[in-house]
Amino acid sequence: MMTPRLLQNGRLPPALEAELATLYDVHPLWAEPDVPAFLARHGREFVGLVTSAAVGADATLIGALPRLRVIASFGVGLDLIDLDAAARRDVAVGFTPDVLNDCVADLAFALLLDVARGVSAADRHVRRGGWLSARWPLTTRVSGKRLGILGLGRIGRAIARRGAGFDLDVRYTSRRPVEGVSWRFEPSVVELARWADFLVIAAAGGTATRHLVSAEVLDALGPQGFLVNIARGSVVDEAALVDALVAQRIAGAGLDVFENEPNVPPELFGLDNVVLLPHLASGTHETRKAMADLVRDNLHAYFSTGRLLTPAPLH
Ligand code: 8YV
Repeated sequence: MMTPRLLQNGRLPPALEAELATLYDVHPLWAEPDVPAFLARHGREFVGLVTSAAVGADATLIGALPRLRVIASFGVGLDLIDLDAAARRDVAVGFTPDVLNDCVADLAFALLLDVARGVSAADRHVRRGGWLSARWPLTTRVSGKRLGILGLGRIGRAIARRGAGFDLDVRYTSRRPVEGVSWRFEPSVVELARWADFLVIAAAGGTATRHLVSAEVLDALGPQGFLVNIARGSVVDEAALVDALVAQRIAGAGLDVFENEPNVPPELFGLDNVVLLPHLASGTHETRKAMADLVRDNLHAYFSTGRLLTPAPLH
């Protein structure tokens, strides 16, 4: 059998790039100076596309690969992959769910504890010598409070389970109530926000969830409430969030994701009630290795059996 020819959209972890290069005939699209010209000339050669949640695969790219049979993505988010375009062409799409749940849920708690207790801000205070002249103000207790989770998928559930360790009262909202869980369902994001001390976003990105966390939701969260986002920046109306933080209409926010990454609204840089991270929730050695292995194993399964191990859900 001929070695399948794969197109690589965007960079992947170096070890995964190296491993795929030993198994397939991989071409780096990211190194092409003129992508449309390259695709027009060579698009027919590729049966597979390997990409990541950060880069995805749009309808133009899928359309430029007429013999494409499989897309394997590094990451769980599917918001940048045109699933409809893939489905119309019967292209299988694989992604890397589950293996990153724990690290993303851990980071949600890191942000929650940090923003409520002022960990990063107090660290900056110590480093600039502030402890010598000023006490650090009191902060907000986490244990025993109310945790609202927007989106009770795999990651939302991992966050909810961790809530028990902090004696948090957990409620959630999602498209519909989730069967078989004991956490209480709130029918709307506004009601969840009104109830919660901490609102954690764990919903998938994409058009269905765009700006679900609006100015109204932030006002319902209120001046004692904190927002944490480890999902996608698109779920939040970022301009409304900046306004709410600057005007202290919410207490604070811990953000790993933004609407226009890697651009972060500069209005947030001077605020001590905000923790800003560069989209690193799944970024541990262990989890990134597990994600990379699943990309490799999805491709192997597809090319040897015609089936992916973890196919993307069809809408
Ligand atoms: C990754 C992610 O950091 O899996 C996802 O959807 O957002 C993250 O795990 C990254 O986007 C992978 O490309």
